[in-house]
Amino acid sequence: MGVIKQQFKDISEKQNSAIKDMLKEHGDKKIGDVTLSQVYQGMRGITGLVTETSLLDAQSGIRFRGFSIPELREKLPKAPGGAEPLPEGIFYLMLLGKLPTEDDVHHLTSVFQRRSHVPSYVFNTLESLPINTHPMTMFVIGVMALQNESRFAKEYQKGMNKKDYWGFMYDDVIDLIARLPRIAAYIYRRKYKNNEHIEPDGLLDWAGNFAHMMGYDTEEFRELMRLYLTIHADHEGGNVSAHTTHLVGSALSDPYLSFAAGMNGLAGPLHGLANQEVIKWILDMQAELKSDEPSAKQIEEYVKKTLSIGKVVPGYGHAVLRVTDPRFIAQMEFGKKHMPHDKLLQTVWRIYEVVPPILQSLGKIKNPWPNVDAHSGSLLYHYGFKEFDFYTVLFGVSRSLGVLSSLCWDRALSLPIERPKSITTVSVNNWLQGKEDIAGD
Ligand code: HAX
Repeated sequence: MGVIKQQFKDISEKQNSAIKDMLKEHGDKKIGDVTLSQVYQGMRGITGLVTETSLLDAQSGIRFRGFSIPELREKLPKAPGGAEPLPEGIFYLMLLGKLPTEDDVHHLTSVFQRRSHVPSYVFNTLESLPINTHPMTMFVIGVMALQNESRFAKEYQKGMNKKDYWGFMYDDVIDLIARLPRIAAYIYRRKYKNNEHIEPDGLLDWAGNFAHMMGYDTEEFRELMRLYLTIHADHEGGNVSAHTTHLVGSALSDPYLSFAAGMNGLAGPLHGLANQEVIKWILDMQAELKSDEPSAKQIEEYVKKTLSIGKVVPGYGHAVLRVTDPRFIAQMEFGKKHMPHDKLLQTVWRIYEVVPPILQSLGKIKNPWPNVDAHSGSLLYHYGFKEFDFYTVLFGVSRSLGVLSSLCWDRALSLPIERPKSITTVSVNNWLQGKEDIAGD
């Protein structure tokens, strides 16, 4: 057994027995009440899931195993001469619950390198799709084609002991993460770069190699990829992509099936597609105003126009956060360091001054502040990465680190199939008239 797999086994076994003891003593304790409004409004605020990898605080933002984004940018190992964390490090942290050393991260880089081979039938599948297929659709189809490789599915078919589930899940998870950059880069080069592909560089880290295979080979862009793939990795368990991956995995669907399902959710405009929407919205604004340096007043009018036609301002608002997303701030810092005079970034920063008070004045929006998607596209755009319908694929490659390390935990903790209770409005009305008991009272 590999070093990291052995450590995961030991750590998760300990956690498993600690949880059993905890539930024996405290399993009947209540952790909240559920209101009728919450049931009708996207289950907002209902605590109903365990996700070990990260925890979102409405006021301070995301913490990965207790560490904030600024802390991780400081503490996680970097590439030689680099300043941004290597995403291998955040995967290690989420999986094992402790900070990696440089050696741990190098080890993981070489494991991902070793297991990154993508069979040619996956590329052939992608080749058969119309070129105008959305890259997220291609990405999901690429992952689904790869499902043929699932060790978990094969072993399950043969009939395996429940105790072995986690181990085969783990192996699939490592294989899948290792292969995703190759699939994503293949889609990018096929769709936008005349199908001219770039072979992997066996000496580069996971993010650096991804940048290389897409055709962006400067050290500065690799640094952006390392930051990007680190900060998008996880956002606790209730968001659509994480929850979907977990839910589908709870049916013992293998990591390929579960991750592909999660990616279908990430492809929605209220979730991961928002990064594409943001840049499109800004470019439309520039085109309409015939200016690449719109003033605060012009932005204000454009925002009001967007709202007046019943659209959301993309990149603003959040279901849980109530402050500026620390992932927005991390990207703003990267921009101020590497490209402070870029006009598109300056527009993003001006929008940040203008939008929150307008959204606040509407009185109904719970969080008027920018989320991660308000910034990411402009950084990519700066480097000539202008195919913004691909941006969500980058998000998806990153998100694999969080949702798939969680899937390892789901199986290691033997979490059961998920099955919340649903109700009908007829039953609610009956309950309100005292004719039916849906609340267990
Ligand atoms: N612009 C205009 N109106 C907005 C808004 C925005 N950016 N954000 C919320 N609202 C509106 C909602 O549409 C809702 O209006 P109605 O009552 O008329 O339906 C009202 O304000 C209350 O919404 P909320 O409770 O504050 O927000 P939700 O938890 O329902 O939704 C969303 C959270 C992120 C989906 C929402 O803020 C939104 O649509 N934002 C724009 C899209 C976006 O940036 N999505 C990316 C989110 C981050 C992410 O998941 N990335 O992957």
